Amino acid sequence: MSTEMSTEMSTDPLFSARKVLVLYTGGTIGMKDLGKGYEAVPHYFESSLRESDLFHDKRVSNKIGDFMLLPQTEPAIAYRIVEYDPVIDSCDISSSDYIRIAQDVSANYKQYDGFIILHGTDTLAYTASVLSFMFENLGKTVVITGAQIPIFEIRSDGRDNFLGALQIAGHFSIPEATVFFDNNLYRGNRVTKLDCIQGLSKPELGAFGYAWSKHRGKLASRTEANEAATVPVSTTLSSNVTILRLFPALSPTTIAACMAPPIEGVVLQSYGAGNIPVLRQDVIDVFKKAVARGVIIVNITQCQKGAVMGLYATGKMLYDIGVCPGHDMTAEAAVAKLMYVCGKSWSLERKFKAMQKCLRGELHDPTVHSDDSAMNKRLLSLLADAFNLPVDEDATTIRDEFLPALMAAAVKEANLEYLKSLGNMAGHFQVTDCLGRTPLHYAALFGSAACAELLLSSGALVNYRGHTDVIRKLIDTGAHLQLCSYAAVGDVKGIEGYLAAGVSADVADYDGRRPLHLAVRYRRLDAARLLLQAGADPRRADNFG
Ligand code: ASN
Repeated sequence: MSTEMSTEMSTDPLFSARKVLVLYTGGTIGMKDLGKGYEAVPHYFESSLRESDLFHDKRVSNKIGDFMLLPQTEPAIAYRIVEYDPVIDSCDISSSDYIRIAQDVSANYKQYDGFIILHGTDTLAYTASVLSFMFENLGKTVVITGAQIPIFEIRSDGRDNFLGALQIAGHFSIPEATVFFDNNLYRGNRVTKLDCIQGLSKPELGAFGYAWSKHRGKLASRTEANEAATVPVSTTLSSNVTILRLFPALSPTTIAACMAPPIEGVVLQSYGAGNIPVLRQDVIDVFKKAVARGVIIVNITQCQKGAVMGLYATGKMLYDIGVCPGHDMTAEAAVAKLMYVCGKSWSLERKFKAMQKCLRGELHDPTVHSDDSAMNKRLLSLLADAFNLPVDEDATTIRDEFLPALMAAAVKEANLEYLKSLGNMAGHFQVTDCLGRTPLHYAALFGSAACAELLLSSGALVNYRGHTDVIRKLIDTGAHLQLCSYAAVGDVKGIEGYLAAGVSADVADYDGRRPLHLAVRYRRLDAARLLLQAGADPRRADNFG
């Protein structure tokens, strides 16, 4: 290391710090009571934080520009606050704010390790849901948080919420729109404001106790960020969506008004497990007409817990007339998803399918695993028995431990059916084994094009973190010799793969032979041309022997 570089490292507190961008939109967390009740006050939040030893190491103020440095963090967390103008109560948030937030994250994506959105709690669940859909293929941590009591008041929850959010955004790679509240981290599209005083609830992704603990199984498949340098943002959100909550005296005229043009999507909050009155033909006719006009009606339950299941005749008939099951989505997630899906220029059929499919972990469809659930259960219970694990309580743990190895075995055998059923069991193929290898890596390693095709068409990410590490590991352990074999047999695709992975065109095999030599020796002209284009040195090849 040059002395210049080491001096820079020792004197610049930002050099090795993790950088977090904080978008402060408003909300109670930064509010003050100036006599009319709590209100968002411009330029008050950051200036007060700067004076607080809990939030800022003042000794380095003059060295870090407009950043602040969170004390006692290792690696250090430096954060910059961007205050929105105006700062607002979240009751005033609108689609243009969603777009602004998403675009601000996207525009600053490269420069920061993580992002925090400080937001009022009243509509936080909606914003978190909408953002979860707007970010396409998010690769960095986004945490949304706020407070029920202003951060500078004595019993504020805002301090813990903000400090925890800073730690998560600065130290963890959780590429999702998440919500941090009350020491718990939630998936953004799984929260609801339950109470005016207390937080948001749905199964957590992780929690702070004495230390941070990640809830296995929920986050496991997504802790590794994809490494794309940018995050595309979907900014075409439909505003022609609404929520309709059934109640026994609701009139068909009101329902019809709710579904009238220009409405494109309706979240129907039905009773219990997804039921509506079947004896009310006038109500059913209104639904039928709306569906025929192309309105997407998504059925969710108005209960606090549970899912729509089509158990009763009163619920099943909805699906016969073309209503879309919303499974266990929250109302916030369902309406956010409708805004996202209806804003796309997709066919109606594609939109309808997308609403039922899990796009960002927002729903669980129990029927997805039904084809092979017997086999899955049997497999899980055998594994649980063998390892003395409590299968019912922690089936996800068992899955997470064993699926990567089972998928690798399926890829090795090129057993597509088995691979598919394992994918169904996991719900995706982004599992990694202890070396960070995904099934896609194994498909490349074992040369199974059919498996690679299945994995890619099922959404496996090529740039999943670990890919380059794995290739590097393969190279370290001699896999680069494969390049020589590919050159000898003239496998141009194989050569391209290794060159793309950074293997030198001039790598030598155990005998000192280089790919170009082998390509020439076996008259593989295309391979030789490719190697020359990639910088293989003909003299080194000629020198052999
Ligand atoms: N009314 C506030 C807001 O949503 C509530 C809060 O932040 N706790 O902005």
